[in-house]
Amino acid sequence: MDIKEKLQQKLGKGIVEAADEEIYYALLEIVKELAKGKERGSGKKKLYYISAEFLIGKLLSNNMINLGIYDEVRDLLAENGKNICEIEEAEPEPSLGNGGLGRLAACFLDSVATLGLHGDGIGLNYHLGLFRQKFENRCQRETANPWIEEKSWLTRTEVTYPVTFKGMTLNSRMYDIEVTGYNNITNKLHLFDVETVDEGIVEEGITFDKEDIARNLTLFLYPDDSDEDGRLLRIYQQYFMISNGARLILDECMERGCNLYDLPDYAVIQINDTHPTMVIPELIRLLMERGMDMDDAIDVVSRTCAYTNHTILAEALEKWPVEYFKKVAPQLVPIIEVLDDKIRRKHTDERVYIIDKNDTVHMAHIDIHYGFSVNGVASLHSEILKKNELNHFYKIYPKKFNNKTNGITFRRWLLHCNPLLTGLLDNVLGIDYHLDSGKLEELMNFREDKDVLERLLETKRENKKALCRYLKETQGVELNSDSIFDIQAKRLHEYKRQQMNALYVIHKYLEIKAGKFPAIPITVIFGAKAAPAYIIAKDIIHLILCLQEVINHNPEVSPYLQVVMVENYNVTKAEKLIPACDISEQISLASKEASGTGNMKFMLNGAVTLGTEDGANVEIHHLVGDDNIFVFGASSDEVIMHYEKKDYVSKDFYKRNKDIKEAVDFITGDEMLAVGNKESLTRLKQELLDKDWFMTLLDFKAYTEKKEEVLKAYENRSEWAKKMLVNIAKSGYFSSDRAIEEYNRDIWKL
Ligand code: KOT
Repeated sequence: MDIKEKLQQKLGKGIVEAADEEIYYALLEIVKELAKGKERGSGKKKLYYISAEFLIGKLLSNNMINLGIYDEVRDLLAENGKNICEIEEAEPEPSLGNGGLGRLAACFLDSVATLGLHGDGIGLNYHLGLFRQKFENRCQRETANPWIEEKSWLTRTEVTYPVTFKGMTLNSRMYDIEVTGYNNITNKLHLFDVETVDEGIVEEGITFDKEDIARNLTLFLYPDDSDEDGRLLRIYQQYFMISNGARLILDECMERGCNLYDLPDYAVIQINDTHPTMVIPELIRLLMERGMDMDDAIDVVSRTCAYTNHTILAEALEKWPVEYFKKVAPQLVPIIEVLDDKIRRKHTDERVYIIDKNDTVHMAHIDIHYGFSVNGVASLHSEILKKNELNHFYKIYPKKFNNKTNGITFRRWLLHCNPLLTGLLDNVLGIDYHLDSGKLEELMNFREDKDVLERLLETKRENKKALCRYLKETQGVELNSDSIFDIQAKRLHEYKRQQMNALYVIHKYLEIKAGKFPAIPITVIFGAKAAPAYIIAKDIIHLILCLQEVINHNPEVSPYLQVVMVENYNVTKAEKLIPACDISEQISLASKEASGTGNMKFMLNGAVTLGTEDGANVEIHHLVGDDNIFVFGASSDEVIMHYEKKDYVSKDFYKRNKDIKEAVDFITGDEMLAVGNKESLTRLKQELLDKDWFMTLLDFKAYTEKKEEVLKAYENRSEWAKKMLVNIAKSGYFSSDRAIEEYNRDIWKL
């Protein structure tokens, strides 16, 4: 039966008569059936990618692209007066991740299936996921974001396990989401849930009873860990995830003929940062329960598990008091103690112990000692791990350390989100680059081709107009599509330095008021959620929203400068912002952003990076060369030195530089206080003057100077088009297909 017949049959009426929602649900069923009918991953050894986050985004269009039916469905709908983009609106976005780490996991699942590799994801089925962000009185407010509907991408399975916590046993159930590769096999994302979860316990906003574990366990993604109940709940979640995962892995491997002693021939477990680390002691425990002696169990598990580190931020390195384990999963405590004891017998350096002198368990240390691979996510990051953060481990296990620079799936981040650019590239290059991203480099042959360059500019113009229409409809803001779109979209964190960009906006505003007008109007666009308990991050959002108000309502300035913060930044919004971007802001303090993946998405879509030498920006710089990126700021070595010497004093920069002083003072000036909250703005200003832990003022001058250079460069349209072209041509390296091939070659060996 062809798709048209199937669709009409599901709808029980003509396509013309059906509502967008009805069409969405009908297509969902058709796509699920098609995916189920695809060939499965096979082979003796299988990858299990365990992650607390899988930020998968909406699935309909991507699945249709990967199944090869997207164009047919789009055209069929169009013939019947329907627009596929409007059908997409009916799909709720599953918000099962915070940002980079979760989105990376989703890109990786796409590439594993696209490369025909046998590998599934294992995670949790959060009912409300990450919060939905609302702006009220120019502040972030969090509300629940339910995404699971009667009909959804989830398939309920018959797999259930009793998971024992101290004083209670909860029964799990596994739900599956099909992950279809591009023209290739279908793997699965297994999401475990607890049958007793109850969305009814959520009160005002996102508050709920943190102690009612049976009813809250899979409600929210990583709840707030600013209090002890929140931290304990995280351990409940983590143990629930990995205990289910471990049992699934053992059951599946035994079904494939594994005798448990040969587990490393049947399974490789990639531990996505430390949230799934408890899988190591849990697997050891389960193997012992099945009759293996402890040393053998440790050996088997150590040859099965590999660990990826995604951050060196001290506050993100998980460490939990032994007490917490005793309260949640006491069965792990004797195992963790033995694991620690073995290390103490071998090493005198206390920094490599698993349990420190305060009786705190360092999760990453378990992974490094009892896993066979440790990787960072960009070349600079992996070097910093070896040289600084994990140097004492590197000395013990030099061979375990390796780098796997992150990647993104081009199916979602080009084919799906940017059909205009895809059409142009298909037309100029053919379609081989869809599966062989290195072929994008052939675009370099068209560097002097006026027609191609003009068409590139034209796609960008159209994408900017589309974004303007979208923001008008969804947020009521009107933007000038002929202005320069300068975009910073990512989680809000001081190290990412949205505050530095905001200070630039203030600086520009003051310049324009003083009569110095930019040659081309500038639109600065932000998208960011702040963790609910992260006060300063919320202050920065407040600052930006106040600036938006002040600037957009100043008739002398707004023709030249606009600011907008996009509400509820998520994967869907990213798909609209990225194709429309001219300048990609990647301005983290050098050494702090492990990799970044937004930087890759913007580059692939023809934006030019304004960034520090941090994370994967370093590799972007290397690939595109000095002429096609704008780099500024202190180097990671300098920054690390400042931290070591503790010699950075932000106030010195404030006192010495007139522009800095004016911009910082503006935060609590009359114009801002007329629209903003005095307490919040004052706190932020004081933070910049007294702490500025991420050295905003250190780099501010270099940043403003470099930004002027970028803006100037934009004026030369044909030269700018060349920069766009080089960025697209060189982005092939950042395909997650390349990253996954490297993981498989060096670590998984499937
Ligand atoms: C969060 C909590 C604990 C440990 C790590 C994280 C984390 C790191 N969450 N997201 N990241 C980001 O991961 C991305 C994918 O590797 C990187 O590109 C990015 O730089 C990290 O910040």
